[in-house]
Amino acid sequence: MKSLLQKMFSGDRTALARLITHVENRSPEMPEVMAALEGRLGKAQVIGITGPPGAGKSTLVDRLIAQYRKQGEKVGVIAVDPSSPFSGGALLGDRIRMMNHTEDADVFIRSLGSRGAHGGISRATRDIVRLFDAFGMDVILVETVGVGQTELDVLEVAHTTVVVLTPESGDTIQTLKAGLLEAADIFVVNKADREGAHRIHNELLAMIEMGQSSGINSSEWKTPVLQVQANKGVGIDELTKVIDQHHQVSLSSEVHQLKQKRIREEEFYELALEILKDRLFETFASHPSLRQLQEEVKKGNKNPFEAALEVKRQLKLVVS
Ligand SMILES: Nc1nc2c(ncn2[C@@H]2O[C@H](COP(=O)(O)OP(=O)(O)O)[C@@H](O)[C@H]2O)c(=O)[nH]1
Ligand SMILES: [Mg+2]
Repeated sequence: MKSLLQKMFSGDRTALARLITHVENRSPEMPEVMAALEGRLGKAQVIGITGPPGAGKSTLVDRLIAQYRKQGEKVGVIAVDPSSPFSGGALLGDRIRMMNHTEDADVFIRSLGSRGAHGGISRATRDIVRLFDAFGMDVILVETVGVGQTELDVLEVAHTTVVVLTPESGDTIQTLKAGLLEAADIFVVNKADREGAHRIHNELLAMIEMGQSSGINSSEWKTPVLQVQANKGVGIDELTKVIDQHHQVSLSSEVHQLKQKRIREEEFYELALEILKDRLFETFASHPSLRQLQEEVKKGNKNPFEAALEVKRQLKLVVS
């Protein structure tokens, strides 16, 4: 694992790919690997792209990759779709849409399907973002479909979240998941070539006026609405400028700092809890009395609550 890390630090893409696989599989060495990244983190700008299926997220990501590459930046992409199996439709389609960049050594694209579900998809995303950051990516794009809370949780890692809608979303804006609208630091109305783009644009503006604000205090940032045509590359230049403006605001924002603190704390507890959990299972395995208890619960001879209380009583003696 050490040599794999060294290789990755020296720019070896194969080593990076293998470490990502270790993250996905939650190898037992992961905490050590993550700890070894310290001092190399915090340089990358992380951008979340979300929205309903078919909104044009992948097409937009492809354009953003091209734009950032033009600026000489190294780009990492994580395409998250927990609902589809690893080799399944959507992810395959996404990869094809981003195919333009597969030959570029400064672009690294990774799709995360149900395989990333070991320990949670948002956790895998977070750790892959770290690997990308330590590898030296300047920009990291995270594409996730905005259909459920699990998918939206993935965006916690992003400095800036772009919510992509289309004129077709116009009829349904009331029915869109509230969390999706609230996640937006920037709204993009994609497929601006289609009828109804202005209508949804205005609806979004009205909604923002009514006080729907982003994670950052609305006095510091007012969620803008941009019209783009991802398939033609129209409006991408402007979008990257607005993303950068938001990034600057977010870095100095107090709300952002508080959010980071909360995330760090949560992660710490999550990791500590995992250690305790492992410890508990080990303890069960090595203590016949606890194993016996487990069997009794399984057979239905003892109710789980009673058994848990007994574990609590015994815990002081066995976990130390
Ligand atoms: N008319 C039009 N179609 C677009 C535009 N951007 C993307 N599309 C098409 O929308 C479809 C879905 O795009 P995709 O990027 O896969 O959406 P995703 O599911 O959000 O990732 C594809 O057929 C794209 O070619 C646009 O600006 N205008
Ligand atoms: Mg997609």
